[in-house]
Amino acid sequence: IDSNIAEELYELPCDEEWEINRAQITIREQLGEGAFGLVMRGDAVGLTDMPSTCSVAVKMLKADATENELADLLSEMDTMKEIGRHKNIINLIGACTQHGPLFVVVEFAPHGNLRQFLRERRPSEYQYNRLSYSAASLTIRDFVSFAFQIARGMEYLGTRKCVHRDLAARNILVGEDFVMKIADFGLARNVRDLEYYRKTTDGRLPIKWLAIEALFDRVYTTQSDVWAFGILLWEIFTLGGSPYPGIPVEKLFDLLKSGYRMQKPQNCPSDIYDIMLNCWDENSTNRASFTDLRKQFDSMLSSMA
Ligand code: ACK
Repeated sequence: IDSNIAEELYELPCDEEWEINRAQITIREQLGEGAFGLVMRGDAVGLTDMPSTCSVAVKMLKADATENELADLLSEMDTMKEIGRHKNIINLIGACTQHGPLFVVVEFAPHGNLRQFLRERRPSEYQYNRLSYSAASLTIRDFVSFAFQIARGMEYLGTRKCVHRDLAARNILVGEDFVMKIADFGLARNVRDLEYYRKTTDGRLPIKWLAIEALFDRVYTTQSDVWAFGILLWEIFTLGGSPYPGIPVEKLFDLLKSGYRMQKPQNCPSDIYDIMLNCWDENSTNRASFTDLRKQFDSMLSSMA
């Protein structure tokens, strides 16, 4: 009995406003594995307010999912409904809750996560030596535009009383026309159980994004998201670098407490490094708000036009 949570043993409530007919979705390849289950690409036909056929991302449980994982996926869907739509977040499209496994259907981001996206655009050694940046490579203005869009998405989530708790380049997805979209903001995160020492699939430690008060006192607020945004800025300006390279977790506590912060990345303008340092202010009330950040990047963009 236990082994069938992903199937139809559970009768889920049907929300007419969001329900999608299963026949409209064809599941294609796997995009990845999340905390709770699987993310698949799907082809969708005849969705309202969408092109007649389009790609979607479908979140679903694994075959061996537990009741808790079902509850988490349902809670993520409910949070997405409450938060509402914004250009710079991954929006909910709808769900298939009836006559089969739960599908939570969200916007598909064709260019994948921002960390990978940036790494794939690192200049090749050839270009590097010749100092010739190809037309395809990214400029400082692109980086400022990415930062602006992410700050705008975070500003919106803040107005909806949403604290992300895991803001990082790996959780930004790159959409059509290179629109930055914040992902996984609806996850029910059990902060107490946060595994500080557990590495991500690419071997990095999520604790390296944590604000000093989140690290020491487990206090998570919009202002600790601002600290993480500073690390994300650093990731952008290092084209997907790994923060505090070579520094083990147990050293990080003392280093941060003593005031140590990461150096300015090469080719990073000093006004942007100043923003990073402000995001990493020990006193969370001294940090800029996402509204301040959005405005700063907006005026930088205007001056770079
Ligand atoms: O970082 P990734 O390559 O991009 O691996 C994760 C994985 O699924 C588990 O979350 C990818 N993914 C999640 N949501 C989407 C989406 N809406 N569009 C494209 N890829 C997605 C994500």
